[in-house]
Amino acid sequence: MAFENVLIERDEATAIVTINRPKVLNALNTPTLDELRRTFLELKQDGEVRVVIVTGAGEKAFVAGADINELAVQTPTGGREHALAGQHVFDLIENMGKPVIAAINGYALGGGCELAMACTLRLAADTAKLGQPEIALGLIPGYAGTQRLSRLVGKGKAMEMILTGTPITAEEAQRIGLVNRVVPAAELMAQARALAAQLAKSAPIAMRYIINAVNKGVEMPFAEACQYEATLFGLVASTDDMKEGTAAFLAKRKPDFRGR
Ligand code: CO8
Repeated sequence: MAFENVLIERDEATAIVTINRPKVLNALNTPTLDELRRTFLELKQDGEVRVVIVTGAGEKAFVAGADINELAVQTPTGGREHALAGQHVFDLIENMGKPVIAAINGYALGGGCELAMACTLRLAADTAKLGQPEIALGLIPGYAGTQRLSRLVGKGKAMEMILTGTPITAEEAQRIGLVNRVVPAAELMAQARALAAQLAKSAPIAMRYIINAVNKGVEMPFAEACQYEATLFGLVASTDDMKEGTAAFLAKRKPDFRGR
């Protein structure tokens, strides 16, 4: 796969996806969103890829939002379609069944913060700033930011961030649960790769079911979600990887998970 605005690199079982429009701080225009969609569809199907890292080109930004040049001329019906198309791409990322690590190397604003929230885990450089500044443009978040942010950090904090539009530091983002870890900017990619390598050793089917159980379960009543978890638990019991994991533990050796 070769795209204009999205770079894809492989490091063993990890795929590194870089949004590459540094001149506009990696703003997401329509072609970039479509390239992201095609990238994640391909990586989902690729059995060799167990973990994905998403980051932004350059040192300044992860993604500074949707491309404001496009927003400035949108029509009501076009705006709705644009929002739905972006939501579809971010749903695909959230539910691709493999861990996706956002390596937040700078500004993650608007659509950039929404992209990071669709990822499974978030590592932020200590220089990063995160926020939903749409209100300053007379807009609201449109890539599910009102929903994912309130689920991640709670309604009160989400309301404050979206209504004021004021970005927060990486440290504050970690404090409220918006990012998992904050690391020195110079170490961000090394730490993201190390985390990816650790996850890549885990049983792929179990990881897929964990992501599915958490993502679907939070939208269900508790008792129903527990039934769903139990069904997935039963399903992983049918895998070779479960036999390998338990046998390896009892034999005091490291497991070799094959994703079967
Ligand atoms: N879109 C287009 N261009 C952008 C964007 C953007 N989101 N962000 C930055 N740029 C461009 C600038 O215009 C500038 O271009 P040029 O060099 O031609 O003047 C270049 O990138 C560098 O930016 P700055 O000179 O502004 O850099 P600073 O370091 O001074 O400032 C900031 C950095 C604070 C990040 C600043 O660029 C900024 O405020 N950017 C906009 C942030 C923003 O408002 N993001 C939210 C956009 S709205 C959104 O994401 C909605 C998502 C849901 C859409 C739903 C579908 C309809």
